[in-house]
Amino acid sequence: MLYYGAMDKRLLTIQDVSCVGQCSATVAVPVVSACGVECAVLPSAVLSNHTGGFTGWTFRDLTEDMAKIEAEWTRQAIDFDAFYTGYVCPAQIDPILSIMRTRARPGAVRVVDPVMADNGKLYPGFADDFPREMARLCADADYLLPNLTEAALLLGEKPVLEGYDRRFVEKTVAGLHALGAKTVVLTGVSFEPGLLGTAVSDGTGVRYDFNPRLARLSHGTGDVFASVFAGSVVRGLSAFDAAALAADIVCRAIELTDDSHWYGVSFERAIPELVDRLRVLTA
Ligand code: PXL
Repeated sequence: MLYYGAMDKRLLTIQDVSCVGQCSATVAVPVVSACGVECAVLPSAVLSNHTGGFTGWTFRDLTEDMAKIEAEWTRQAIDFDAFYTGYVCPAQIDPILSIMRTRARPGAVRVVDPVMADNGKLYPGFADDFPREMARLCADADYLLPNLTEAALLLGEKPVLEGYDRRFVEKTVAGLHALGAKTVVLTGVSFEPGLLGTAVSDGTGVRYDFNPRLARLSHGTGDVFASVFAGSVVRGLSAFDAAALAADIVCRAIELTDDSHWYGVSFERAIPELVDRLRVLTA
């Protein structure tokens, strides 16, 4: 009771189970749990492994199960304090919007990570019209967490990954608010080569947070960021504090990852620090 003041919050994460790869649900469950929040899972798909660098993968789309699961939850009055969506399939936008509408407890928050692209390109398997569908999910977001590539695609623009200024970032953020997102956390923002960070806006102003840019590019860092963010806002942190903590934990996880570990980050090694930081921030 001493530590978990806000415990008993139940979050539903909706994203794939990549059996191997340290991404999506296999990150969300341990990280959200470490934040002291119960993490239920609605898998969007089951893959043998993620699609970022392995030589192949199996893919079972679970769209068909979503309405049935929703109906069963409705029958049993199972509902949630928070929703956190990640990698989902194109035909799942309407079923997810329905679940977030019907299974929400009063005051429930929706965290939408529009996982679909990075470094200027859509992930394998997503068609060019997917960002338009994803934008419908973003319209319902209390917290929207795109990287720069996803933000551009959501706005129907070509991704710009360097040589931009604050005006460009703030125009992008305004565009994402215009889609319907209440709070925007834009990731991968950089105005000088040595610093990488986020732009956080609740609609009344943009605040920036930067960390030293680490040399290593790692898969799954977006999922660690979003999971820490979601768990922390449900624990009561402000969007800015949650984003700053999430960025710090991502950096720590990268630093703690062995050079030979190629398919993800060893976020497990950063969990003690996450627990310690949250204990102080929520005291
Ligand atoms: O980390 C995002 C992600 C989630 N799920 C799957 C992915 C990716 C990125 O490539 O392939 C299946």
